[in-house]
Amino acid sequence: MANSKAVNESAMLDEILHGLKRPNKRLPSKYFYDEMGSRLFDQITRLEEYYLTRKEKEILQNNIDEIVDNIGTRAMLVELGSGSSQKTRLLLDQLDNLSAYVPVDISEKYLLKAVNELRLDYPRVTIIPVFADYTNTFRLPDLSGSYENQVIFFPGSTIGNFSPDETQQFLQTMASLSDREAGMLIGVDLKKDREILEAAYNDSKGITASFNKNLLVRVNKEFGADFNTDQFTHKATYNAGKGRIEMHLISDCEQSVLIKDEEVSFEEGEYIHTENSYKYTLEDFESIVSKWFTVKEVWTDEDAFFSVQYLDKK
Ligand code: AVJ
Repeated sequence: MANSKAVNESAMLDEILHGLKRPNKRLPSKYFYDEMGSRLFDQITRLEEYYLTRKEKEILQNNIDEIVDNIGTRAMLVELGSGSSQKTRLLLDQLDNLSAYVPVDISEKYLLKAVNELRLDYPRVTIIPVFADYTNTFRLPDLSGSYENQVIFFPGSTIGNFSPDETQQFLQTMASLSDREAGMLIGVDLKKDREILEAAYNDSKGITASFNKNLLVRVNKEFGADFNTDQFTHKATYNAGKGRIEMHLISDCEQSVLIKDEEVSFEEGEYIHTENSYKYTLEDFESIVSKWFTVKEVWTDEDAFFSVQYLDKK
């Protein structure tokens, strides 16, 4: 487990070429997070317009006692896409009876850095990192007798990257990871005015634009492609019918790009669809999870922009 590489290079290249050779070009959003992408995302989380991280932290802080009660004692706390582990600290500060903390991340470098820092600050917590792409199935460490409750912490509305169908499959997988009690503590972004949503993904400093274009920079670096990032424009639009923000990279002109031996050509105005970020009402979300989980608690901020929810395995 610990030595296996989470991202397989040739599978990544296949996925990228496959996505770019379709009539409607697309690239998978999970590839945003190389080192530069993770750093840019970190900057996004501190932007004025990007309310998600701020609101989520506020909700966690304001309801920490109830949240800790729901996690219970002797829990294995599994965090998906742990990133910089900032929100984790809010929990670890208050949980004094954890069986283990298991961060799962696709970016090995970021994960190890975060784990080293956490180990210094929380010497009494058993921390077991897992390098994995959690969008595929992965295995949890075998703690057999030593925990009572498995709680999957999935903050940041990362669940929004999955379509409703993928969300249901994902929840089924999460429920099947444990043979005993299993809950999820999950951050879910809520539907709201288009202006607010679109501003969060088209920030005035252009950080989100750099984050989006970094996908092309990464393909250049890792696969020797020759994307000219100056000839693409970032745009995020709220698709109200589908309830999701869609991020695009629009080709400013007719151009072609070479990736390995493959030529990919663009018309002027043609775009690559790089990310979906689904937004839910509380009712929508409840009906999506209801096959596998029950919504036990919902906490929101005063504007009801964001929610943190505790789900129980059925
Ligand atoms: C990490 C998937 C929650 O959808 O808001 C932020 C990623 N993309 N700005 C989101 C993202 C552009 C983010 N998630």
